Amino acid sequence: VTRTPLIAGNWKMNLDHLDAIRVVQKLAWTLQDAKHDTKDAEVAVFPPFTDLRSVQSLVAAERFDLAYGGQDVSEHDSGAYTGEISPVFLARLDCQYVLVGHSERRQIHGETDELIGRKSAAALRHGVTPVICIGETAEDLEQHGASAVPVQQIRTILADLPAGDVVVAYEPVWAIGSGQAATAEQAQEVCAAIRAAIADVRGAEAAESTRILYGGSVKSANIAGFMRQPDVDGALVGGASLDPVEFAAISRFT
Ligand code: G2H
Repeated sequence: VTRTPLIAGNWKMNLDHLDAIRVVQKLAWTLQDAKHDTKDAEVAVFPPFTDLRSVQSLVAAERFDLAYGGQDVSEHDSGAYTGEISPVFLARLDCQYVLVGHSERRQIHGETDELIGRKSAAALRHGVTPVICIGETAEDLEQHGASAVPVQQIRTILADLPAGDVVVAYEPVWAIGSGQAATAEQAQEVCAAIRAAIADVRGAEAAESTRILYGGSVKSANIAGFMRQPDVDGALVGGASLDPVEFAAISRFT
């Protein structure tokens, strides 16, 4: 099986809808200019919800080869859920992906693996691919080693999830925004363990075709090492995705 690499940029709560237009334009042009030496990676951005309509219009008008999605989604389709965003709305804005269970959602908003599973199911119901984020804290790492917690998280999330394409993002919490990325070997070890867990729950074929990304302080200077690992199929990039030239360089990972 060949898994198309995915380089995804999580803007978090940065860049308003005007910044979004500027950054997406610059990103798309930079990627186009570099087309001759671009590896066949799929590139996606995850802007704040209020930017999505601008990104959709720009990508459609300019025919940019860029996927995008929301940073979170409700488990419900509609109703009295003030402040929530329906998977139906994301699908209508042509979002191909949505992040679910980012560690900042888990830590700040108390999201559990069970809720993340239901959010993933909601996305799949409407044809949006969930990018399911998992990863261990520094404390987990010290107490249980690197793989135990992410493996348990993915098992719980997948347990009741109907079949369908998902992407998994392995982000060690201690590596997020810290400038202290995992080594490529550490990322490989945990991504291999995650793939084995997927095989256990969903079968070998599903595990072979599921893309697993590494996230946590990825930049153009360290992407190549991660991409050389057999079980790392791309990256979820935070801070470095806010600069379109740097993000384009990451997506070339030469
Ligand atoms: C991890 C990552 C993107 P950063 O949160 O999801 O952020 O690259 O800034 O560590």
